[in-house]
Amino acid sequence: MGILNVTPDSFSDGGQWFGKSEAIQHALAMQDAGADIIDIGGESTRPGAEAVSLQQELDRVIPVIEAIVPSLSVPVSIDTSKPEVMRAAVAAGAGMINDVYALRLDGAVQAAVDLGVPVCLMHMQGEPRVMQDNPVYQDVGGEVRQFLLERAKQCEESGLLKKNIVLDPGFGFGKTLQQNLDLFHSLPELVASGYPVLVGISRKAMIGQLTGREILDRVPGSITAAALAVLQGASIVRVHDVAETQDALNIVKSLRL
Ligand code: 7PJ
Repeated sequence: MGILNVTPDSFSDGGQWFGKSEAIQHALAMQDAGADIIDIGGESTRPGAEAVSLQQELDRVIPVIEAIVPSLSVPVSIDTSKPEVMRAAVAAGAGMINDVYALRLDGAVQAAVDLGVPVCLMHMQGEPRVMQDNPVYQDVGGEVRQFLLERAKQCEESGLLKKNIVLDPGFGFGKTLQQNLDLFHSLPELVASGYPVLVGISRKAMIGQLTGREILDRVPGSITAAALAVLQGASIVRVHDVAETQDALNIVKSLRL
């Protein structure tokens, strides 16, 4: 899954792809480099980020979705928590929903059920503005897994098809470095639940903490983490650097024991 940010304040690429024509170009480049899904988001969820209004988010993402879908052969995923954005994005041609709030906003489960597209349910403790203040867990892997399986069950009871659910432990969303590491080590248990697992670590703070690198120098660390996530059983990795990650995954596929 290649990341296409259309936010002016995304922490990891500084709003590099904010313009419409640049966004289209970048989406095509990621597809050519091997992306199987293009994830487009108009609301920054980096730690400390303020929420954006519905209209602002629609204005950012809908024109870009309308512009890129006809040129792409891979599906577009909409990274949003707002049911109105989910509906408008799918009407504009998006084929997947990626929700860091795991469909917990009012009306989001119903929107996903009505739209009938695959949905990624992500774990987050707190909300972006304050989530890194002091996250606390007794057993981060167990608690995240329990939350995700409970959300999946509730969504299925509301009519979401099990085959349309993807789970994501939400690296960096209300987790310290140690909690992220523990969570990473617990991935096989989440994978054992049978749902496909999505992992997003690309260029995140944990890569910076482990390498001492600034955001744009975190590519090797991010690729290594993505390859290890796949070795741990992840089905989808959400990344900025598609070509580099694709190379790593080709090697993993051929050389893994
Ligand atoms: C994630 C995401 C993630 C999913 C972001 C960033 C922050 N969606 N959206 N999983 N992260 N599913 O890209 O660093 O980890 S925004």
